[in-house]
Amino acid sequence: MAVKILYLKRVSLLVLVFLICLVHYGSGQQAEKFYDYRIKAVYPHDSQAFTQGLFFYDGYLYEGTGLYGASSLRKVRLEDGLILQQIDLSAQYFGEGIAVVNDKIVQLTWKEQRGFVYDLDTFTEIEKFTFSTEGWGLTYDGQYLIMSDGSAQLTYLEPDTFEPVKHLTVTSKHGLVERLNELEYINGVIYANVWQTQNIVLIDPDNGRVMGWVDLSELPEFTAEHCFPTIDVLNGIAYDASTDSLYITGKLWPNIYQIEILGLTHKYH
Ligand SMILES: [Ca+2]
Repeated sequence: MAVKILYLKRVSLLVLVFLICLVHYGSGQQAEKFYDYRIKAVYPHDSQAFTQGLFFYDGYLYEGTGLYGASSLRKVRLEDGLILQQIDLSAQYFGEGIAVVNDKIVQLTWKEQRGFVYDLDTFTEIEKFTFSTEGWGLTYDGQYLIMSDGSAQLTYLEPDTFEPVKHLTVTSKHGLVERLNELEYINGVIYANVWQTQNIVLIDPDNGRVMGWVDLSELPEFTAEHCFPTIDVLNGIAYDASTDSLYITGKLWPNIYQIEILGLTHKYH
């Protein structure tokens, strides 16, 4: 009899554990992974560039820089960091995120609520547009521009009219992920710098949930004497789809790193 009761207790315990797991899984509390990475290559970066936007297109790196009086849009040769083309913003604008849409480059400004659209080849300004929040990071998912504003909320913009079409609130298991900064949409995942942290966060665009983190605190820029932790922060993510290459840098960093995130399975749509 005692054996039978013990058996029933064990079965009940197993059922209870199973139900707890079911509820836990069903509530969407998926584990957030911390991904390791390896450095595949190191390239020079203009250590005077206050990087606010970065993307890779058709063999070249494009960079938007910030600060009043030092904001610019640049086309850069990755291999040696040579600036092939540059326009400077007028001193009243603090340049922010950039993205390429149909042979046009879109650039945000920080507090000026103004965006610029340029011809990809000539950097000639085509038009301006306005928005109601601060402008931080920008990327393009093939349908919409995705913009960060320093909060935990991303805003999707219609790429022709720049009208907001929807918002995405980014949450981790610890709550809102505030201060989302430079962005890159890569194979169905939004990669984001988080201002003044050493992490890149991977976001599921379907629900805003954090899929994982990449801790880059071991990079030399975080340990070097020149590091001013609140200023020359990690910022800048670019992706070359033709070679499946991921590049990252930071504000005033002397290097651009090509990194491979280990064990990451792309979420294809
Ligand atoms: Ca980017």
